[in-house]
Amino acid sequence: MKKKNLITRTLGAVGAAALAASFLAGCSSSGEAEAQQENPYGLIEPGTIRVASVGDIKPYAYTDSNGEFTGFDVELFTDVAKRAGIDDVVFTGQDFAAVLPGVANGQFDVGVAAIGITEERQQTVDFSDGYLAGYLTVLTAEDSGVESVEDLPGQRLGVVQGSLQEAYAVENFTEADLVRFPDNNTAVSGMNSGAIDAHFLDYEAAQDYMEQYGHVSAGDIPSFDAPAGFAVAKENDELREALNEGLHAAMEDGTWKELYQKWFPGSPMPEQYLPSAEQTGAPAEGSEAPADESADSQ
Ligand code: SNW
Repeated sequence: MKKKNLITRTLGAVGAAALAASFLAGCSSSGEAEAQQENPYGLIEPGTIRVASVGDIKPYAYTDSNGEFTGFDVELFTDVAKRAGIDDVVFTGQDFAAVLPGVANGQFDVGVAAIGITEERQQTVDFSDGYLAGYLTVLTAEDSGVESVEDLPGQRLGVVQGSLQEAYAVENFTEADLVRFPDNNTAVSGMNSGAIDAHFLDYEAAQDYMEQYGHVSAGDIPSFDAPAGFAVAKENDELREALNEGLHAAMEDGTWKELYQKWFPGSPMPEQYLPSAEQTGAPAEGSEAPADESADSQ
């Protein structure tokens, strides 16, 4: 009753009647409340979520032989979006360096590409909670002579532009000659043709090239302080919170674990993303280096 009185006072009887009518007509009039209801996450196109991704970071995100996006990040995000009530998920491949700008300037609703959450990146976008924490790997040909990161001085080291690997190398591999590439495939082709001596990329993507070309790791560097998250435009709290809710549900019911085992077979299972019943509180397996621990120094 109180509410009705207030509305009547504010709008007058005619206005209140019009308001009531518009509700009865299924909210056909425009207004913020309605926009909120029909497009709660402020999507570019209501009902569809437009995702900036990268087509060659297998097994995180890549296009298969039919040109369809797939991979761990892609399947996880699609599952999470569904839980948030969004069934139409459209992935578009970008150079990695274009992903976050595309999200920040509203060309895309979200960025999904094994994007490590860092303070620097948080100046331009917001992130969901983390969903993957692993290593950065120096990939090289078996006979390259680069056996550890100690051998990098004077060598040509590939990095993808805008990646954490680039930032890490600038800071820590100061005597390597950095060669910047738009994507991993171009860099690895460069390595195969001898244009560069090694390429610095994400651990799981490196495993894939090792399998494909017989390359080896010259060092795995922990990147647990920058777990991957879904990037959303700053202040799109509704979307970020809905993704977080879906993400935690996917972790709690074992979906995350299933996808991890599917896409990263043989990799140590990190505990922090497993259903709470499966967490023992023991140090996460994933916090031990799988191979070379001499990574930090050069
Ligand atoms: O920081 C890691 C995280 O711990 C996990 O291993 C997944 O990859 C990372 O997020 C790092 N990924 C790179 C980055 O964020 C490269 C991403 C890419 O190549 N698309 O810059």
